[in-house]
Order: sequence, then C-alpha cells, then structure tokens
Amino acid sequence: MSEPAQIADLRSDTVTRPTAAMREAIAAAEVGDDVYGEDPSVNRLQEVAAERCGMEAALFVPSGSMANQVAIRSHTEPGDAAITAHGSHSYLYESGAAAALSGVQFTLIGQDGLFDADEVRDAVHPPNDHYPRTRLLCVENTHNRSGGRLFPFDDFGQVVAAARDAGLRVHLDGARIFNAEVASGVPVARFAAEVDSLSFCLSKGLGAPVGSLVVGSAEFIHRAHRFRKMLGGGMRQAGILAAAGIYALEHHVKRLEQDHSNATRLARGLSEIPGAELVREPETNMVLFRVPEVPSFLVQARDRGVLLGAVTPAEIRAVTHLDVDAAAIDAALAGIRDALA
Ligand code: TLP
Repeated sequence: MSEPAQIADLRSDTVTRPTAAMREAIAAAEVGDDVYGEDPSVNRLQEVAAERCGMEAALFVPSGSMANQVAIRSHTEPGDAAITAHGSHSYLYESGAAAALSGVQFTLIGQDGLFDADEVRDAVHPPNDHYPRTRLLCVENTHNRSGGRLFPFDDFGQVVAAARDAGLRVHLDGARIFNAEVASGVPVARFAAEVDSLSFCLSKGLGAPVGSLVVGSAEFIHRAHRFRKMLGGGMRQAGILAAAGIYALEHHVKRLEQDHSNATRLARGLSEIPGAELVREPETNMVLFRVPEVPSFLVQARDRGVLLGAVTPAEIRAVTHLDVDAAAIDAALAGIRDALA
C-alpha cells in the first residue's frame, strides 16, 4: 500500500528541511579542520552565538543532548548531584547520560518544568559526607515535556538566586530559548546573564539540519572543549553545518512568532473537535492534547497524513515549525477531526 500524502509532520520541530537559501549558505561555506580550530565558519558561528547571548565564548556541538552533557560534565565531578525539574530533557530523554558519563545524580523538583526558589533550597543536600555534593541547577526554557512552557523571567531570577546562595552553578537548557525570547520578549542575553552556561539548538525551531551551541565564560568553554572531545564530539569540516546555523540565527528567529500563532491556531481548532481535549493553552510552539485511545488515533491520523507523537500513554504532542504554515494547520485539523469521528 502506498503511503498517504503527508499534510503535516507535527512530531517535532526537528523535522524541518533546510530551505533553498540555507542550502546556498551551506554550499558557499568556507571550511577547515575544526579539531585544529581552523574552520572559519565554525569559528564565526561560535563568535556570533557568544555575542548574541552576551557571553564570552561558545562551542559548537553536534546535538542538544551533547550540549547538555558537556555542560553537566564541565560543571561537576562524579558523585555530585544536580537539581532539575521532573521531566527535564537532560534527566528524562538523554539515555541516563548524566549518570553514565558524568557520575551525576539528579534531585528532581517542581511540576510541569516549573519550580520555585524554596524547592531549590529544599533540594540542596547538607554539607555532610553522607550526601552527594549538590553542585548544579539545570533549568529548561522552554520546557519540552510540559508542552513548550515558558519559565517566567522573574521566577527564573529567583531560582537562580537561591542556587547562588547555596553555591551552585546554573546551566540553562535553552534548546528552544529563542522561542522563549520571541514569546516572552525577554532577550536571550538576559537569561544568559543569570547563568554559568546556556545551550541552544539550531536544529529545532531555527530550522538548521544539525547542531547546538554551548555558551559561557572563556574558562568554562575551554573546559567544555575537552569534554566535547572526550564524548566524541570533535568535528572536522563542520563549517557546512555552521553556515546553516549562522543563516538560521540571522533569518529564522523572528519568524518563530508564526510558529507560536500556528500553535494557537491548532489549539483553537482542537478545542472545537469532539474527543480532543487540550492539556493547557500553548505558550510557544507546542500543543499537548488528549484523546480517548492514543495508539489507534495516532495510526488514524497518520493514515490521513498527519504525523503526531505521544509523550505519555495519554498525551499527544503537536509541534509547529518552519515547514507547516497556517493552511497546513487547517488541513491537519480536518485530518484530526476525521480521525476522531
Ligand atoms: N528534544 C526532542 C526529543 O529528544 C524529545 C524533541 O523532539 O523535542 N533539550 C531539550 C529541551 C530538547 O527538547 C531536546 C530535543 C534536547 C535538549 C536534545 O536535543 P538533540 O535531539 O539535538 O540531542
């Protein structure tokens, strides 16, 4: 049987394909061997990223997972503890890497990716040799598992202050920090100014094929560079990827507001479909919703050209991105309505 015509792939914003203009930037990229530090496009991307975040330095890595793990490894020693939210990507979706690669134990707090300063204070282990040494706070903004929720800037400042009082370092998993910037109006540099390291992805809403950045102080990035090597993340003529990243930072940030309005459009439409129930109003580019029978619904939707993913046995995630416009959202809604009829 032939595959149904694809109307909308809403499984993730990672599914985008490079635009023609991005491919031109890739084709024109100057390259060199980045393990020797000689790829001009990678060097340029790292400068652009550091400047955009108002930090001293940046490091290009192949993935968001490696960005988080390089940061965790750089901030900690084996046997340390890191505080993060239930459902955070670095805890839940990175194959146990913090335990396996850094020997770090997580202390989980909060709900739906959000938590407050008291929860941070309560989660810090006392300075007693029985306990793991709590060393790091990891915050995720926007928070994926809770459907792209924003960590409000004031609350963010308070949890960071609590971490500082306890002598912790702070890492921000900003895989989608530009969605947060566009949705909240708080520039990425203001979030970055609060933390020791920030990671962000080029390969999600920004529409590049591969790559993430870790940004921080020059000293931190020097240490992170070593751990990137140790994790196997040293790349050679990576300038063809960096060129796509530079293009994405220059051209694909402001347009994220379209993804956000498409997510709102999708949520509005879903709220009118019998059998679909929104988990909460979208804040950025993700919509979480429930249907009575998730596995069979996913198949029915796929048969109608609408690709979706389950985040729990009961919840479905739809993510808007560069390759779905408002017309595709409307067509996807018609497919979903039909799949639930
Ligand atoms: N998230 C992916 C899946 O792994 C779930 C997705 O489709 O959303 N931090 C956050 C907040 C993320 O959402 C992701 C990817 C990562 C880190 C890891 O990025 P990659 O996939 O590049 O390793």
